[in-house]
Amino acid sequence: MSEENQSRLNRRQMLGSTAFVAAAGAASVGGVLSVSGGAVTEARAATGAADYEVKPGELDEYYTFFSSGQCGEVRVVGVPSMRELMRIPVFNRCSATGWGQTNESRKIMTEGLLPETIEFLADKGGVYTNGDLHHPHLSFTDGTYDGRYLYANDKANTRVCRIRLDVMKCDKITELPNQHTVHGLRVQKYPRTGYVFANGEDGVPLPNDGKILDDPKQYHAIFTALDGDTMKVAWQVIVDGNLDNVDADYQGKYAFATCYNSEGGINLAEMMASEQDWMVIFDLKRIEEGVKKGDFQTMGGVPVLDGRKGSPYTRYVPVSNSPHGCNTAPDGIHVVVAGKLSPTVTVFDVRKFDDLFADKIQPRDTIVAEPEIGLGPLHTAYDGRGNAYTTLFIDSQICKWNIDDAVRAFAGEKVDPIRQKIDVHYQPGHNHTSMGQTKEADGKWLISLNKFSKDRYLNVGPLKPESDQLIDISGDQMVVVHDNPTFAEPHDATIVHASKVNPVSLWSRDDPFFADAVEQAKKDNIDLLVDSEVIRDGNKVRVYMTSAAPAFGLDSFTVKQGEEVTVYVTNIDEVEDLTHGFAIVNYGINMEVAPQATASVTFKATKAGVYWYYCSWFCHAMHMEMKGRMLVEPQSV
Ligand code: K7E
Ligand code: CUA
Repeated sequence: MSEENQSRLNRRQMLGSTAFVAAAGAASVGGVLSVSGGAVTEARAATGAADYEVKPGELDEYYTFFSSGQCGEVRVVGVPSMRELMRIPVFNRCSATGWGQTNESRKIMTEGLLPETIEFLADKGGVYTNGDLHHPHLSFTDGTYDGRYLYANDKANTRVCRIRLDVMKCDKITELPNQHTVHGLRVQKYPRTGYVFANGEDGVPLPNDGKILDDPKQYHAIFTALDGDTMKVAWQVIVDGNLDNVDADYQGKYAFATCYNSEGGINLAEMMASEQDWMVIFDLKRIEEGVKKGDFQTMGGVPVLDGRKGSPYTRYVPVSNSPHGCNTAPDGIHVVVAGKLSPTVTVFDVRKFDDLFADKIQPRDTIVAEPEIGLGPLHTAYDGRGNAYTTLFIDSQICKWNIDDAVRAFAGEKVDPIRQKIDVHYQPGHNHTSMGQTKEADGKWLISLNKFSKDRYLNVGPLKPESDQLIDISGDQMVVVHDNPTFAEPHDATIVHASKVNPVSLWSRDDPFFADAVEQAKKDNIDLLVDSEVIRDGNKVRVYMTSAAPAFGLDSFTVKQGEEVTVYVTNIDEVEDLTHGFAIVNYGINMEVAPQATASVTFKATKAGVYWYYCSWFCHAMHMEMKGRMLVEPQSV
């Protein structure tokens, strides 16, 4: 047996016995639990309370916003049931909603692109159809979620998006100039968001126009702060090394990011060469003053400050080779940087950062603990009771450890900060606790987002799903209570109490999402809620129609081959959940029209003939009959 298998087996045996002891212990007290009842029994026995089952008809206590990695969307999942509630397309093309095809979505996908990207995409359909969404984070007010927005990065095409939580739709996408890739993304927690911080993971020449190519010494990585209200870039900072993950404090003074490539390497060996990399700290007030004073260059239309070593705007604190996650604790004091290549995590005290920037202390003096917790630490979550939960990628475990004990041990006391290690299946990346990234961390649930599922589910071929596990952390011992597969590839998630988010059920007719359609209709003298009509305007045709279950306002409309057609569909049903769709057969068109919304799509009627359109979202007993015909007259008969 290989060493790896042997140690895995040992861990399983260990876990098994821990669960057994816990279950048996509770059984002897309560006298009702059976050891043979599996995970449920173990969970209740170990924690005494938590009930993860959400019965039919019951609602979850938490929303969880999962990223989807290379799928480019955001997924909304209920916790503790782990039921998927919704998918919000962002950087991808969605067949069900028409995201990437409707005029409303294409406007959002294109208006924040840089001029050179618009040119690049001109012969590729005008929009990027892929994205790599890693880090979804909600807007804050005073250290906790305010329910307004969710922000996320696109690692693949250097963009940042915003999702409106009232309608759960993306309303802004901004491509970042100068920067190459956006990896880490977090937001300002205090006094509000405020800034959205976006880490440039890779360095490139500035400008990246081909004049400099294979000269890595002239590559630069960029840190960006966007204004969360306007989604415009507020400022950028050039750093030494690169930028991986980021977080901010609870005081509104600092942001900090991990760097795994202080070497400026361009291959694996070079990136791993130094024994230490660093965490870079950004002084927000000083940067704002620097912008005010004009201490920047304007590049790509935004102010870029020089934050390389020796600048007043940054401090670089050496940490063990190749750190990854960077997580601020809900105590508002501690920041944990995970070692990745080192079996340790490094704990910073943000109260020391003022002295560091005043040059009263050395960078390493900001470190208050460095416990050794296991192999491959990646990300850390918190329970609000002083404990931290760090994923161990190589060990396939989560390590629960106590922050105060780690600080005491670092000061020389003989204490072991480690509380428990639990196996997860397998190789965890991020993990998340309920409300754990706010000052209202409630310590009920932990989700481990595991990268490998292997034998955990029915085999589906060489491409396997990821594996998310729900862990009850309400008691002294962590207990895995639920597994589920997920499609590629949630990296990160945010668990939000349901009371923080208040989505609407019907669109408001004055919503900015379809304001362009409303404006065009006004010009055409059309009342979208009443009229179904065809307007001819040169070689452009605007087709307006209502949709009310189970009929469209038009049974048919006629256009000429080669004309540019825009179809506006307005769902006049004022009924919760009564969504219609509009698909044109053999024209590659489909879009969702939710209650009280208007959706529109523009295309060239290049094919002559009869083309049925139909309602694609099941809406009524006569849904199948909800259809009509587009008649395309041939150009020359
Ligand atoms: Cu660790 Cu992109 Cu947050 Cu993945 S990152 S795991
Ligand atoms: Cu309207 Cu189906």
